[in-house]
Amino acid sequence: MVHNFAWKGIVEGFYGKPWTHKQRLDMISFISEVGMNAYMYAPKDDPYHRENWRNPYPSRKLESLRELASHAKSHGISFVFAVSPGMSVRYSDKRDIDAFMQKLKALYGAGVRDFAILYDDIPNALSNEADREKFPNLASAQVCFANSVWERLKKWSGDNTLMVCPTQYNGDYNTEYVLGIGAGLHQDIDIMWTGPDVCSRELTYEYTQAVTAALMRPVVYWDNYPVNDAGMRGELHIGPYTGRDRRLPEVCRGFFLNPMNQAEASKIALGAAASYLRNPEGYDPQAAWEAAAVRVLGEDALEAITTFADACAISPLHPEDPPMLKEAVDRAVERATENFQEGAGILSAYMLKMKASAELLRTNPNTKFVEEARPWLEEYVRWTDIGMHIAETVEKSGAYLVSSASSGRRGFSLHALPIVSARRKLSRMMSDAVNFKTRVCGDVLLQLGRDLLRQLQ
Ligand code: 14T
Repeated sequence: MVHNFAWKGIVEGFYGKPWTHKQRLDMISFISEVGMNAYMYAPKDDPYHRENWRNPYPSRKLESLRELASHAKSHGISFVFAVSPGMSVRYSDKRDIDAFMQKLKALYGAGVRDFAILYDDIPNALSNEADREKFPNLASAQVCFANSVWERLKKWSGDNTLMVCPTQYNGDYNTEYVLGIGAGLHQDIDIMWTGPDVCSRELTYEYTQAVTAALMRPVVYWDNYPVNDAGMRGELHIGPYTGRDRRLPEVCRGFFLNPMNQAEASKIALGAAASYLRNPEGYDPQAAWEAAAVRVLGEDALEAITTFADACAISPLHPEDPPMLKEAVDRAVERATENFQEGAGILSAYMLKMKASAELLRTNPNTKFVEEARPWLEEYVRWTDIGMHIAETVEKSGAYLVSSASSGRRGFSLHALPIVSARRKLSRMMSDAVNFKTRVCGDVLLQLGRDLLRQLQ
């Protein structure tokens, strides 16, 4: 039996500066090109979405949403309109359901048929007095609210769909809350979930099957990749899309990937993910990543973006240090134990490769990408300067060690003037690097520099 994902989309659901209208139009075109079928509107920092959810959109903003919805429609993309009422809603208050429906109605009038209620990132207990009287717990209040929204949506049109993101949306699914949501929500309402963690490295078949059982319907993943908000702002998530089981269509209704504020740079991960969503069985993470990188930056940039993306490797999908960079540094250190010059040569060769990749990317015709990646590219280049200086210092101190060993004055040579000044310079560069705003290069060059400083004591 052939299984397909029903939802193959993205959710603009991050904290921080929402995308601009232009970025949204462009992104909808992009996801349509790569075969996705949905865009969920849920920017946390649109005040009308969350903080002041009761307020109707002013006509100018509504006009933009209308344009997005029709742009989506003409590109085969479902525009899912989400509202996050949880910070202030009174679940028991009919006026709040009315206000909520009012909010949806404006979008319904613009042709939108897909809607979502997001209950994420709010306190996990009822705070309102009347709510506490009427409902035994949070789950039953949210179920009641969502089910009445659903009843009303169905009256507007049989085409309408509704999705809910629960307050507990990751981790353990065998909780009273999650089971209450699963058992209570009307069978036609989709439920979102982010996996074992907020940002999940892996979504396995077994785990997904169990979540689906607990929710009593196939789960829809809100996949927090490549999002880089909150504590991840120093990371640029442009690496491959990995860790999603090939058989998930059997036990899951689809995906909404949460991208980065950097819309253009998100297209690398999103393009790769689109390939998974189109054909999970035949998915090849590396090939899909390369195709997506070429789509965004062109064939000529493939080697450069491979080197740069490696340095940007740290993400929830790949929490380890950049593998290519680490391999080169390990090889250099290993070689240096036998031959200082050759070790230094391996290091400086890789630093030059990195620097060349930065130069090439900086002149890439995709100026939006270049602009978004600029802070990372800048510090990436500064790391190459540090790496080059490390290589030079190793070479110098190696030469002194060798000459002093042969003349029998061991140790003394490290106090030779050129080494003392090389060490000072390295020490300065390293303390500057501690203040870098990005996590490019992981800890690889930081560790190497520290090790060398220690050895030159
Ligand atoms: F709705 C959810 F499924 C969800 O993921 N909510 C937020 C989301 O808007 C945000 O972009 C994402 C990544 O940071 O994680 C959720 O927000 C959190 C959750 C945390 F546990 C932000 C910080 C946290 F510590």
